[in-house]
Amino acid sequence: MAIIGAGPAGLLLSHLLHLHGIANVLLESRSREYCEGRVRAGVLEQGTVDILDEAGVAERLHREGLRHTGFEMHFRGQRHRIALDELTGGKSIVVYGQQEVVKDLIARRLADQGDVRFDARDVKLSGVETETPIVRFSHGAQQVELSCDYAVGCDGFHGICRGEFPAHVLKTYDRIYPFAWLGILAEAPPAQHELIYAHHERGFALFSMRSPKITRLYVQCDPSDTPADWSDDRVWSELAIRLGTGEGWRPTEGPIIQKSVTPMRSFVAAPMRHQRLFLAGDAAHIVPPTGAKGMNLAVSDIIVLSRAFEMFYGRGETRGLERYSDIALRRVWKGERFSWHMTSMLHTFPEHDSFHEQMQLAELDYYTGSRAGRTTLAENYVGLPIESI
Ligand code: RFL
Ligand code: PHB
Repeated sequence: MAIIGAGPAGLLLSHLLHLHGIANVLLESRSREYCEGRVRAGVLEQGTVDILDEAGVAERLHREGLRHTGFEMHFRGQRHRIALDELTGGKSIVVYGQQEVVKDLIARRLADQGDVRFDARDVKLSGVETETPIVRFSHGAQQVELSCDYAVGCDGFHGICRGEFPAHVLKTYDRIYPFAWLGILAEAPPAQHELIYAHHERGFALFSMRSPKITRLYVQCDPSDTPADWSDDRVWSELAIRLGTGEGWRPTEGPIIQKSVTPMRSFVAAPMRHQRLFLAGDAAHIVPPTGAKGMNLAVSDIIVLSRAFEMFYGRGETRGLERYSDIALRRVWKGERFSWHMTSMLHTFPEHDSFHEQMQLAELDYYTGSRAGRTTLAENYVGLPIESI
């Protein structure tokens, strides 16, 4: 099998197939250092942690990851806790950087002598409608051609695989939001031990962390903003205004070691299979980061797909491969809904008036004030079940 893209989706699929004796080559256009250094997601659902555990790649995650049994919603200057464990029968989340998951998976693939080719240039796919799709790429001075049974596009939102679906086969659903997030990593001990999602008339803000020494923070900004528009002073003063409480709490400041702007978009391409080409993760769908769902959806796609391939190579059954797209998409749409809802409830929209603001506050009151509301937030946040194939 050929897997294109060594993000969380491609690496996990490569590892799980290997555990089932299914030979695969993993192609990545970037260098190993680049993949390991990309700062992105931070929240792992309980189910994601369990999967990494069963796959034998969670040793460091258990040592260094921060288990959280709740998070806070902040509005009208006050905090409201969502007790994840109490509301979901003991489930929780773990804060552990996506790049740490990527490092652990790369180390394991290489220790198992997996065929991982970083710096693979000009990857091209052909023949996905035939019995033996072909993948061509250049590697150093070499031109390489691989034939495979199946190809899996784990190449992210800007990858090439989705483009191999004929236009009449693929339907896309898209929403671009009129704002972005400015994200920073700061060398400052987190001033509180759980995440805070804040609604504020000046815009959304999020307090998160990576370790006992590093705070991760985001502020809603204009989509045309660049990091240069946000001096360190401006970032800290907006964070203090949007996240601060009447009792004088504010994030602890420290040197900013990373600053970037993330656009916000919901996108789904369906189906996730065309003949002998499958899509998984961001290659097929993206969510705005407000629900912390992107990487977790990539992992759940891979669980469904790897089981389908185990059924096929182990017992010759094609049923799983045929059902993959429908099963994966049902969970994807629920993740899309939750991410869209959290985004809509917490951000300021340029087209909104004071009525909309009151609707947001009433929603926040309901979702934090009623046990049913809190349970809905909690069960989505820790992750909905993965349907078996
Ligand atoms: P990735 O991680 O984008 O990996 C795709 C890989 O494919 C490679 N590639 C190619 N390789 C070969 N040939 C080509 N032609 C190729 N084109 C691309 C790329 O170099 C890359 O290595 O996709 P994958 O594996 O599907 O994983 C998805 C996640 O990365 C993504 O959903 C999350 O980062 C989203 N996300 C979050 N998800 C969460 O679950 N929890 C969070 O808390 C969370 N926070 C976030 C986020 C994403 C963010 N940004 C920056 C978009 C916070 C932010 C700020
Ligand atoms: C993060 O820590 O980067 C993070 C946490 C929660 C989110 C998005 C990003 O919803």
